[in-house]
Amino acid sequence: MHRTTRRAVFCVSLLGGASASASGIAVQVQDANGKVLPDTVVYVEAEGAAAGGKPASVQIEQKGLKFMPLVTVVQVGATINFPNNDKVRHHIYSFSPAHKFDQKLYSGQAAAPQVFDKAGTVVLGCNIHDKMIAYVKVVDTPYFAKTDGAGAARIELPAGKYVVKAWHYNTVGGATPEQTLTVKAGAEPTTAIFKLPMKPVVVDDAGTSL
Ligand SMILES: [Cu+2]
Repeated sequence: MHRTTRRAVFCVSLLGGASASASGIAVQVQDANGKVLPDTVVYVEAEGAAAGGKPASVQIEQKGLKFMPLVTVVQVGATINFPNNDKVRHHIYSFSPAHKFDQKLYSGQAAAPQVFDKAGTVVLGCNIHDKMIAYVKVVDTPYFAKTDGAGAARIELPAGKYVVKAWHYNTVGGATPEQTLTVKAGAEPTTAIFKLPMKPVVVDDAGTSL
């Protein structure tokens, strides 16, 4: 009885230890002046990485005449739903080679889910509301993240050497800098800072950044 209990406790602590010390990378993304950059996609291209599970389905909502979120990152093969939570109808489209589609006027849940089966950048717009824009970065890897409000992103990875890329929709010439990082098993995350060359931010008449 006593032995059984001890073994059970041992197993639990092993599992807890594994998740607490999971290795990976912790990336900070900034512009050339050191200003933090939210909404940057950080991803890792690793051989054989795509062999993981089925890509998750996600949604991009339309609310307040905006797409939310502005930036979405998915693995190749993911499905995206486009619920319209506005009272008005939208007509969303993409001309991007990585995924062209045209969803005529609709409201509610009526828009057909779209499967994103090619890696690349897809820019979404609305035919009725010119200011509506959103970006979908489709990556051929299950290892990706998006930076938070502090420009930080973290990806858990097994030990190994990885090429890490940082993509932001507003870089000069679409620059996507990369760094090679080594992850050690059970160690603290490997840290890196990316500095992206940004285009000037466009501001509309109302003073809001677009
Ligand atoms: Cu619209």
